[in-house]
Amino acid sequence: MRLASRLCAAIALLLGWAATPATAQEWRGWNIHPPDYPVSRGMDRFAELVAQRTSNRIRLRTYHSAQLGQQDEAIQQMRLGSIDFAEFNLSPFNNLVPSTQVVTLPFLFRNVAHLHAVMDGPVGDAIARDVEAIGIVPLAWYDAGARSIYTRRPVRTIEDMRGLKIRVQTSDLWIDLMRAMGANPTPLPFGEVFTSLQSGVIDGAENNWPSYESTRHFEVARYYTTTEHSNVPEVLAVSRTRWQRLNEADRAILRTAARESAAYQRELWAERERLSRERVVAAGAQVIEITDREPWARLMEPVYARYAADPRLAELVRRIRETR
Ligand code: BDP
Repeated sequence: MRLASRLCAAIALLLGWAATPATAQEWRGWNIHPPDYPVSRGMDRFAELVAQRTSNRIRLRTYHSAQLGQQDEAIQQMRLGSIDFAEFNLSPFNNLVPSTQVVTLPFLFRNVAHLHAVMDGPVGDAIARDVEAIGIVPLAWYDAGARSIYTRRPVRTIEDMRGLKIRVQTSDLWIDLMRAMGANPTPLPFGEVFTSLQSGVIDGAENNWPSYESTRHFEVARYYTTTEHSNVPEVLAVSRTRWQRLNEADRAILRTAARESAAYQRELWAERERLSRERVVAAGAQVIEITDREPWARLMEPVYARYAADPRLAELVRRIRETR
């Protein structure tokens, strides 16, 4: 009897093992955006591809809508290895990884094709190595479009910016950029912007069309002025703690899946930018078109003087400008 029950237990164990690979891992992923956002759909695609190609040995579970906290905390948790993968904007890395400042610089990229050529080329690789050194391994770059100013009262000219309290991400560069526009920068987590706009703690913020729409900021800050002052990209990354435990074959699977998810995200992005703009305009947002960005770009000299002065960063800026 005892032998039979042991045999049964052994068979059950074996069967269980066959259904779930012994080494199956579930990874926790951080994302700030709601499930239908292009970033979220890109991450879901990444998870599907990884599950398929590792026969479910690596299962990626993404917690959308900032369920695991705001961006700055999530970066720390990735470094400690308590979050396994995530998609971040590069601005909150600015103070930690100086080369990320270069791609945050205002009015730098000529267009989306230029941005892709830079990020998917040697400059992107150099930035990826620097980010990896702080414990986060970049796998692919996602699009985040152009960021513009939006406010509770209309901003039609540079003069209108004077003294306005504008929310920025936590980054010294962003503080200086907003000061150079004459405004009063207020760093706040993304999740606090809506109530701060509503209560009048701030006069405005700045972001791309999809975030302006998905956060419903357009309901409380109805004027969107198309300054398009920064095209800072985003990164899909894995914690170095996880990465170091993977063999080369699995690393290759993750890298390829990440790049494919980025191609998908970029397509979704372009479509969503148009759609979000249409939606907010239909809901009553007023678009103030800036046709001549030259005077705005000229204001940015002190920002370049400060953040592109270091020889290594100056060299990266030069290489970006020369990228065709
Ligand atoms: C959005 C980015 C997100 C940032 C947010 C912000 O996709 O990663 O957290 O802006 O401004 O466009 O904080």
